[in-house]
Amino acid sequence: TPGEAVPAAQRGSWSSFLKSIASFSGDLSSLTAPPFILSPTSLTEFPAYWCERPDLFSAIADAKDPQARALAILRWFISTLKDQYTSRNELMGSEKKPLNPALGELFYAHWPDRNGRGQINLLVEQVSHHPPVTAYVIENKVKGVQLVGHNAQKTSFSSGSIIVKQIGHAVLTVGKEEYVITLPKLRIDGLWYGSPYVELTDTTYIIGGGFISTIEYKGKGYFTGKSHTFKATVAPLPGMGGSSQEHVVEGLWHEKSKFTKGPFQGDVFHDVETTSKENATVIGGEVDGSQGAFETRKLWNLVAKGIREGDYELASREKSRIENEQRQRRKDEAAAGTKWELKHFKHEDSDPLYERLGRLAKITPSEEDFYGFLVNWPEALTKPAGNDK
Ligand code: CLR
Repeated sequence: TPGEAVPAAQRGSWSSFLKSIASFSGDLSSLTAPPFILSPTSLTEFPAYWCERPDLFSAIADAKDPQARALAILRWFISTLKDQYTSRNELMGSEKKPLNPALGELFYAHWPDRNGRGQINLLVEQVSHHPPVTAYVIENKVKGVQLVGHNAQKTSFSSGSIIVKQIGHAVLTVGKEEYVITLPKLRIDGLWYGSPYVELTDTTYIIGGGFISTIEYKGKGYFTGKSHTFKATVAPLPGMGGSSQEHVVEGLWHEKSKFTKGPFQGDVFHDVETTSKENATVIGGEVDGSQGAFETRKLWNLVAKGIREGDYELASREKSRIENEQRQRRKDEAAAGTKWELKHFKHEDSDPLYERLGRLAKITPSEEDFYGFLVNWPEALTKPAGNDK
């Protein structure tokens, strides 16, 4: 039945929310949604999903040759999908509407060194509010592995589902080698019942180091197929991989996948159960005052508390306060003829690496902008504390 998972008192507001989505495309974040679908977490925390299997991120550095490295990168990439796209369902029962970050919002965290894998740092900054754009860097300095990227979303509505096109890309650097990573398209299903979940569609690429991985996503079809299915092909780039063979990997990105073609045919490629998930350790306390006013946990502290405890009056009062403050800041800037300065990133109109590698795979769009990291880590992340070796 429609609205099955929606608390009875919120069915009306859920159906008007769905109607407003249907007649709307662009920035979903501005639409008012009923309380049951609100998440207490801001989008600035989402880049942590790239590294919640930190052993696999670090293991990229240990690959012996370019082909092994391409496979290690693909394994890490596939391992992040479960956390990126199904973890809200597991934790909160369905996909939820994240908090819409304020311009300049920050998130600092790390994964401690364990068994010599090296400490991994995470830094996130909300670099645009209209439209929302989030930039991030994840770095294992000891191992020489770094991921820098940004992302935004374009949403539309099609036959009962929200279609989310991700804008942006990530650049993974391993030693001196650079790889471009593109982002999947999302379909949010289950809206009718009030229990949304994400399915991935289309194709993404990981290009670099002489190889290209092409990852195709498929969901549950009308007659056949399983949710969260993918097929990935790892092949040498034209004229670059010598005689190396092509690998094909197939399976479910939230569970298990196998090599189905190539030298390792039949072997397990990745099994989510065998790699442990580790949440990032957030820097500083949100309540004790050591976090700055723009750090996400501190900024949204009371909104999150309201949402978690069902005190929606507190949540909406605090949310309005933050939004009004933001509006006032923008007005003051306009009046003073100044502009908000980014703290950790520099906006570039183009990314020559994306264009060069993208051309090899004929990816679209053929050009994208970029947010380059200014390499100004906060002190709390450069002098590691409390590492358990
Ligand atoms: C953000 C970047 C991450 C991957 C990711 C996962 C889930 C996506 C999120 C991104 C963007 C915002 C998103 C969310 C799922 C639902 C939410 C599209 C792409 C929208 C705004 C909420 C819609 C409201 C429904 C739940 C009703 O790396």
